[in-house]
Amino acid sequence: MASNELVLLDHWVSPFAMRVRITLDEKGLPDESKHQNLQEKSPLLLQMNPIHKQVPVLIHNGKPINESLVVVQYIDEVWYDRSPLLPSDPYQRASMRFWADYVDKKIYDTGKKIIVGKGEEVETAKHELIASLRTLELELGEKPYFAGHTFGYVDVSLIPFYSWFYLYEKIGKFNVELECPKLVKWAKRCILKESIFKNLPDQLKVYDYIVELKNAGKYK
Ligand SMILES: N[C@@H](CCC(=O)N[C@@H](CS)C(=O)NCC(=O)O)C(=O)O
Repeated sequence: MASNELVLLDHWVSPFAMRVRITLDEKGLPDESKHQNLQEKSPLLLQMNPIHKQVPVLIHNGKPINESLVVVQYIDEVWYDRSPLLPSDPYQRASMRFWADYVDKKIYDTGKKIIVGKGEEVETAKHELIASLRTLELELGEKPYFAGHTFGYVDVSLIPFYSWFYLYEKIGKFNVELECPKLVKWAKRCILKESIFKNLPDQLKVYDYIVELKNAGKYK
């Protein structure tokens, strides 16, 4: 490929943007990260993601790709020769996509209910989140990573939420490590990778930032 200009419309606290940053680093691809103000969206963000108006957006040679899991798959397809994230076998690929989709459906929105919910709603969301994390822990089993011995697509989809665990725990009054020790062990294994520790913010920083947004009525 002659030219590869990669621009990422980014936000440091977004677990979805983290997925893309991790993938770019796994592939050794340099990009220009443009931090977005999500309270006051830039004309560029509105132009590049007119449907959802959300980060992340990867702009590859001027063309936008939206939705984090779509972006991760796109990068993996274009640069498949560099540490592939998805296996080549169609059945295994389908299985990895199923679990990444499970992460998408079960973690962020339930976590949000813990953060902004009231009373019983928080309790219900907390139990739902723990149940989903246990399901993921069961799928991981004794493997080092979800696909086996190598870090892959499901790992990329889930690991950013590790930086949000403290926020969920503090507000929901529970401890993920006590509920899902093997999953936390997996997260601690992932964080040893440069592409992960470089791109995951400190859990306390995430807590402070989201609580401040919530108190200002800006996290809804
Ligand atoms: N399904 C989307 C979710 C992206 C998303 O929720 N982004 C948030 C930041 S974490 C955002 O841009 N929020 C601004 C808004 O929705 O107005 C993806 O996977 O990319």
